[in-house]
Amino acid sequence: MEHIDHLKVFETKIEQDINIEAKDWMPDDYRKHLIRQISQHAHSEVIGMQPEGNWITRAPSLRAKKILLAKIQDEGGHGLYLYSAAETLGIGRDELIQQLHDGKAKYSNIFNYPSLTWADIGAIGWLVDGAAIVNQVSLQRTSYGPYSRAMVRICKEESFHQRQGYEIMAKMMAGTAAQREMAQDAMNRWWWPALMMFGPHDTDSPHTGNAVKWKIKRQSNDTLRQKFIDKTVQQAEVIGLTIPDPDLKWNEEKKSYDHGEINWNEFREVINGNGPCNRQRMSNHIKAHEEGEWVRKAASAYSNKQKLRVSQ
Ligand code: FAQ
Repeated sequence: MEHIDHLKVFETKIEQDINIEAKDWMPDDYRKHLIRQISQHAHSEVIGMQPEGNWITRAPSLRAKKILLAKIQDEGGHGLYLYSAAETLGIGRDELIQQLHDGKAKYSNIFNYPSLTWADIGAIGWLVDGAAIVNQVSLQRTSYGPYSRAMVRICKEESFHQRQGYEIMAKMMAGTAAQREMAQDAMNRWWWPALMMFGPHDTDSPHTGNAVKWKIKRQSNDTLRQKFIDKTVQQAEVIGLTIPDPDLKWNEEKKSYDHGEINWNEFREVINGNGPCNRQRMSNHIKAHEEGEWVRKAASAYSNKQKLRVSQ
């Protein structure tokens, strides 16, 4: 009887767009769904520091280096907000990281591709952060309070990231023939994986049903992907880049672009650990985590001491 009342309160809040907060009763499946999504989101932010970190020492100017450093630091911060949001659901950070290292938790497909040239840093900022923003703006209205509030903060920073990437691409497209070629090559390699970031088609997305019912997802994978395509095609045209999709065509009736099919075999391979850089990304993360153990120990020794003092 009590359980039914709790469920009713929960469902009424969802219906009336009232956020669910950490101490509110929630169905187990809602909690599990959020832990899965928020932790994967957090892992993506942190693993996503690797392809860009690869270029800090080779940035072409001091200005570019400072901007890149600040951006990467922001991504680490986003990971922290998100791990904290996941922790409010009753799971510890150690467990979340262990799930990542054991291959039980995923992270975004996109970070398993190499960053081969400086133009890739432009493409990551413009396309990867651009895709992330489209998704995250929608997630600002997600039903779980701590996740929604983390998204508001994150979106403010992501829009600066997207512009820094576009600036790099625009500068290269205004440069020499070799620079333009480098920018187009980066575009060719990052476009399709960026479209995959939105996840499988709605009809093949097992989690969308519950996510929409519980207002965790406000818009579907395909709707968000289409939004991203429609705004990005115009940005590419302005600076003279070609979208590497021969089937891309404006559809006057839909008032949006039709596009070619995504290579879903590649997507499945990459998210199941067989992309070009999966092993490298994970071994770097495990190494950094192990090397940081003394810091965690020192920090928790101090907080344990404080707790002891309070209880005395
Ligand atoms: N990559 O049923 P659905 C960023 C998995 S942040 C890997 O559709 P859902 C900032 C999915 O987990 C980028 N796996 O799942 C930055 C599930 O597998 P599971 C990260 C994917 O959750 C920029 C299965 O496929 N953003 O870039 C992907 O309803 C630059 C079935 O899929 C977020 O995480 C994928 N792309 O929808 C940082 C946003 N797509 O868990 C550094 C939050 C699907 O059963 C540098 N997440 N899968 O084993 C979401 O909005 C959702 O989780 C989706 C997937 C839309 C990603």
